Amino acid sequence: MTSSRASWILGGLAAGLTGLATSHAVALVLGVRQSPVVAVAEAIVRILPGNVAERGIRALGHLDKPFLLGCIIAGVTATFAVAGLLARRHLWAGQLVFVVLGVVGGLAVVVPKDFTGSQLVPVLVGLATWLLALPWVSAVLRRPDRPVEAGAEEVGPSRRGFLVRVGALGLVSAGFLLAGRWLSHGRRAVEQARELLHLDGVTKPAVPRTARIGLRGVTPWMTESADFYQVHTAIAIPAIDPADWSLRIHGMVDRELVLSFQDLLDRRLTEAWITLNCVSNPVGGDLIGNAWWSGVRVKDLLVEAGVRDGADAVLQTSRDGWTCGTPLTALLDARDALLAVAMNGEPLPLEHGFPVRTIVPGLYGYVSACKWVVDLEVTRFDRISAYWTSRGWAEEAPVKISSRIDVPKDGARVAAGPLRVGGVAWAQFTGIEDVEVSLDGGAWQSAEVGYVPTNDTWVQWAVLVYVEPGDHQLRVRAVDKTRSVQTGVERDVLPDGATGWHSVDFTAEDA
Ligand SMILES: Nc1nc2c(c(=O)[nH]1)N[C@H]1C(S)=C(S)[C@@H](COP(=O)(O)O)O[C@H]1N2
Ligand SMILES: [Mo]
Repeated sequence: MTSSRASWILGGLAAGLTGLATSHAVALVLGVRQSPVVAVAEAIVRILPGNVAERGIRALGHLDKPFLLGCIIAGVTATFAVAGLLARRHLWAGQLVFVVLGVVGGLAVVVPKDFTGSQLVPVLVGLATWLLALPWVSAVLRRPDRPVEAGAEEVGPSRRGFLVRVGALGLVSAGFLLAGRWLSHGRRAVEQARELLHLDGVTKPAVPRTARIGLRGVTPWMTESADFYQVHTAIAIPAIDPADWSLRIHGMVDRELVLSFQDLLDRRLTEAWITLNCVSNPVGGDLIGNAWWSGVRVKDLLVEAGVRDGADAVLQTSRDGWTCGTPLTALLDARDALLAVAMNGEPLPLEHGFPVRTIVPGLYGYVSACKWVVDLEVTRFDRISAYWTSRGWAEEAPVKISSRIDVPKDGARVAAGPLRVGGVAWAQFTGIEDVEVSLDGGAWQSAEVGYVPTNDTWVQWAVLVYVEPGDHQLRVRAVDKTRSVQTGVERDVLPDGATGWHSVDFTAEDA
């Protein structure tokens, strides 16, 4: 009926490897650290029970990751071969195998919390390549469907045609990989410049001892940069060499300023713990992180430029074209609104705005935390429209007082009796005064709150409750330093941030 099994296996491999190549090339160009194969490897580590992963790491030492990647590549290669064999009978069966691989890769990049839409692009490109390449090589392997008449010369599939197509796929792969390396060269150069950058006066973070509540499972008070959530609209993030960066401050000012990176570093540096969160964070969600930021106060620069009367906003523009409008008051009052150059004692990671981004305590990121910032225009809200406000989100967006339960997790089973529960709460710029929990709708009970020497960060909280055997619901609410109590009214994230109490359901069992 058709060519030998070996040819079909080779066809499957050729199509499969081409898809890996195009996918990897696109990941390089987009600067996606998580190319799909790496994402799958990390997903496996996450899914494996902790002790298995730990034992594997101990047994293999530094070879654990190459070993895991090797296993995945071997597994994936075997799957390509299977796809080729299945396509011998039915093309769709081979393609289905690729679709399944694509879904696995897609899930592996979508599930982690630092997911940004652009991480899905390499997976989609790889899948599209597979779905096109497989029929293309199959076409020359399959004999025409007409019956072979007696005496007629046997019409075999074209061996030469097949090899030509496999060779062409090899060329496509090599071409993509070379182009990918070439196009990502600029980004790698910037990554190197970042590695070599030494920022005078930037200190390492030292978590205040009193901030830790000491309950396992509560989110760490300081968020490591690698774990910090990411939100940006750019598909390929800007790669800016600090030597090519400048910031223009203009608009309703007396003196326009243009600052180079060095000009900025020559100003007085301020360092602060600041918690940043996204307006799209649902009640109980994790689009929030707390870091040690180092930078120059925006206020100092605005005073230097001389803000004119009548201005009430600063339109910030990123190198990637994204914009946000920030209330002038938040940039001029006593808070540490920073043009940050470092996060957790290191130059900003590229994904978090290298070389300079804005951070304003007490405002959601979409109206304040411009990454890769290059332009500040002092203006009026009635004259501007910014990226998200032109899409229905509110112009003014102060952070809403919020709290979250981290322990126990929703659906958890715990031992009946005394149970220590805990989580985090935040009301940046105002500060958290108190956190209260209610078990099964009972009276609100005050929790112990970690002490932090600032109002601009979240706090950890914990409290002992007593649980009888059976199903329970725990709710939490926070009280800020103006004595405002977090509202239980449930509102969606649009237009200016979610409200409502976070609750978890869990079951207590007799020990
Ligand atoms: N250039 C640029 N800056 C941006 C955004 C963006 O899409 N592009 N997103 C904003 C939003 S909505 C948030 S919540 C924060 C997230 O910052 P992070 O990715 O460092 O956590 O960045 C803000 N700054
Ligand atoms: Mo956001």
